[in-house]
Amino acid sequence: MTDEKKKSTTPPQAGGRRSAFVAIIGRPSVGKSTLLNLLCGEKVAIVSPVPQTTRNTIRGIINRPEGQLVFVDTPGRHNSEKKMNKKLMDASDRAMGESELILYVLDASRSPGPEEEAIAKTIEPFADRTVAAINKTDLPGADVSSIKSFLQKTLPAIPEDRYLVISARENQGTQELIDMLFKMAPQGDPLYPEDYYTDQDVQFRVEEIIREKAINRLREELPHSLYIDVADMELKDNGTRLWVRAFIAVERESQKGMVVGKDGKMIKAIRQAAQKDLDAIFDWKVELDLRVKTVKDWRHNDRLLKKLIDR
Ligand SMILES: Nc1nc2c(ncn2[C@@H]2O[C@H](COP(=O)(O)OP(=O)(O)OP(=O)(O)O)[C@@H](O)[C@H]2O)c(=O)[nH]1
Ligand SMILES: [Mg+2]
Repeated sequence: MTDEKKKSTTPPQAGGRRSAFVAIIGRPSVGKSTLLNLLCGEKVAIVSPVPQTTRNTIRGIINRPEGQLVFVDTPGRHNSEKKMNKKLMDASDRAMGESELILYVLDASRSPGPEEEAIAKTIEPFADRTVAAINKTDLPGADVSSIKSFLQKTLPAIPEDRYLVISARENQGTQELIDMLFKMAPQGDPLYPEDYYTDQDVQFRVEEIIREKAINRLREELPHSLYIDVADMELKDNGTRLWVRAFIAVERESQKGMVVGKDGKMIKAIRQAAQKDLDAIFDWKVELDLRVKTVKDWRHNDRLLKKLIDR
């Protein structure tokens, strides 16, 4: 792109450019990661129907003539005293405390109960810099007005023009959402180089894509019982091929069989689906050597949880 063209498409903004960290907060499965990917125009975060798919704060960056927004996806907020859930909530709390703006995502197809009320309480101190996105409005059971009433009652400090009715699945309402966030963002220089759309390293992205393929194929409890460990990575053939050895770690020996599947069919399907996505993300051709291992009761291991969640 020539400088001339750039100038004509990115006029200087009155009052200068804006930038902000925007924490995406909400219950599990409301569509936070789907929305992040849609806003960034890239697959930044993994998505699945399993609650608490996201286990880390994941940054996705958008650059516009108005400036830069750095979205911080977070684990879904859920009330449970389990060790891992507490670590996930800590990560969500930190993201909220460190961000200039909050994007509070609610699911219009589910009625807000005690879990939603607890989230609203957490958001209350930040209400003056919160936007509420009412998602999943494409679903037949969506009830936008009951979500609006809930917001009016529990978070009256959020003005109603900051309620945005959206569908992350159908790409509805996202432009208005971006416009609103830029309007609220403070003036400032970009926080990341302007050609970045995420700051995740290669190893983390590989692990997340494998985890997505695994949890979307393994039902019920198993998705929560696994994590991915990249043990080795090597660029081969003059940097054209990325070879990766990774393990799907499960909590108990008895879970290994489900991951491997009959005649190894399950792990093969996970490997092939992951390779396909990774090939699309990276310039290299990715070759996965995928195996299963048991890391007994890893969800009770403080050091491992710290390594996996606070990375
Ligand atoms: N119908 C519909 N489904 C959606 C929409 N947004 C997300 N979903 C689906 O909801 C499920 C959960 O989506 P995620 O983006 O993983 O939700 P999340 O809030 O990141 O969930 P956690 O990471 O577990 O907290 C997936 O099956 C998505 O395809 C939407 O606008 N409409
Ligand atoms: Mg998520």
